Amino acid sequence: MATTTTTVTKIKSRQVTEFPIAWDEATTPYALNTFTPSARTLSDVASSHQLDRLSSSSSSSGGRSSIPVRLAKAVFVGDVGVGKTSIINRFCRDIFQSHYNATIGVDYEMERFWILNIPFNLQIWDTAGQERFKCIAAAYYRGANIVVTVFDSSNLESLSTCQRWMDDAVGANRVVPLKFLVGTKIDLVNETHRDKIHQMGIRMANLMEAEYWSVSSKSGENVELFFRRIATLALETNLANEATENISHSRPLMQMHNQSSSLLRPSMSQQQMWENSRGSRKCSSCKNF
Ligand SMILES: Nc1nc2c(ncn2[C@@H]2O[C@H](COP(=O)(O)OP(=O)(O)O)[C@@H](O)[C@H]2O)c(=O)[nH]1
Ligand SMILES: [Mg+2]
Repeated sequence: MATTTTTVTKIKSRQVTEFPIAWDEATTPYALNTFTPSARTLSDVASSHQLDRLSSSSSSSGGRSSIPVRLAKAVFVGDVGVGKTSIINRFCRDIFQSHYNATIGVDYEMERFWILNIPFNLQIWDTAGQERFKCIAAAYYRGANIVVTVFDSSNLESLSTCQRWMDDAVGANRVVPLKFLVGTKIDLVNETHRDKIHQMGIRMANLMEAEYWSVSSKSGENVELFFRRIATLALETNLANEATENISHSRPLMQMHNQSSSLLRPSMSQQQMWENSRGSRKCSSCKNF
């Protein structure tokens, strides 16, 4: 089989200075489209720490001040072959491999962002064969802040399984993660059919209460924007949660949180889904495990 690898050696900067907007602002459940006051305040603190570090680097004292690095876990789910590994490879390494390699033994990639100067690590979990054995995937799903369900835009059968993938991943978590539905391989879809694919994708995303994206890992279209979007929304969620924890100490921060969290808050039905999913669940692929 003929194989090609496209490699672009320049790794793009992970600096995020402008708020990354949704693929379709009209349909996203996450209406946040500008940095919250909490993020801007923390950004000012981070910048002043950096200045401190620079000014104290020539002296023997100090030079170590920094703000904690926040972290989010993103898990990618979907049928075998839809393009999960490819979108991660495009983003993390800027490579695309046209031949199929089954994903084996990969745990996760860690990518560092500087969002308004705030250090933020995105842990990106690829599926290492778990897509075949769903009931052993709970550990992989647990603690996810972001669930990305992937389908192949050139094979709509893969769209029909997305809801189940999302429910499984969300159901393994006490707190409902940020939810995304990503159609890959849009380069394989004829221009005249793209609108139809997008409409179907958006309809499914609405059902899942997820944000829809359309990307090509081959051309790179929208891949960088998508990852910036998920990292930024995850940071904002993280800050909103911290504000809730500090509720008794900081009234103004809580008010800020209320603004941002209403734009990021999961629905009751998703919370209910977690409660419902706690009972024993059977997986036909795993009956021998
Ligand atoms: N044309 C095209 N092919 C893609 C794209 N993404 C993935 N593929 C191909 O689809 C196949 C499966 O991709 P892979 O990422 O391994 O799927 P996974 O099993 O979900 O991890 C591979 O042959 C990839 O080269 C894309 O955006 N465009
Ligand atoms: Mg894979």
